[in-house]
Amino acid sequence: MSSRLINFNVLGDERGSLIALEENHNVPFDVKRVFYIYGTQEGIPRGQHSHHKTKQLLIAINGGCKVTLDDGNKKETYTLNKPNVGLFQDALVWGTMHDFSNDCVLMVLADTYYDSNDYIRDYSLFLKTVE
Ligand code: T46
Repeated sequence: MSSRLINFNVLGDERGSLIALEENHNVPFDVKRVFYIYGTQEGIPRGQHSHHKTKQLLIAINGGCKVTLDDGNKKETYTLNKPNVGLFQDALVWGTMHDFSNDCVLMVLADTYYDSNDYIRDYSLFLKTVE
C-alpha cells in the first residue's frame, strides 16, 4: 500500500456538510488512535520522522498545510486544505508537515496506539532502514 490522497464523499444537505470516516472502508486500516495538531507557529515544521509500523491518514479539517512524504527514493509534497481529502502515509515513509495556516487543525488517524519506540527520528537511520 503506498501513500496517496483519498477523497471522501461529502454528505449532508442544505443545512451543511458531513463526512463519515469508517475503518477499512474509506480509512484503509483499523483505527486505534485519533489525534490532532493545531496552533502551529508560523514557519515551524512538524513531524520530521518516520514510523516503523504505524500507518496514518492526515486530514486538514480546518485551514491548510503542506505535507512532504519521502520514501527514501522519492519525495512528494501534497497540499491539504479540504476537509474532504485525506493523505494516507504508509509506514516507513518520512513525513514533514509545513506551511501551516494560523487556523490549521490537522487531524490524524493511526492504526497503532502511541509508542515512542515506533518512531525513527534520525534521517540517516531512516535511510538505512529502508535501503
Ligand atoms: C504526525 C504529526 C502530524 C503522545 O503522547 N501521543 C500521541 O499520540 C502523539 C502523536 C504524540 N504524543 C506526545 C509525544 C510528544 O511529547 O505529544 C508530544 C508531541 O509529539 P510529536 O513531537 O511527535 O508531534 P509532531 O507534531 O511533530 O508529530 C505528530 C505525530 O507524532 C506524527 O506522527 O504525523 O503529528
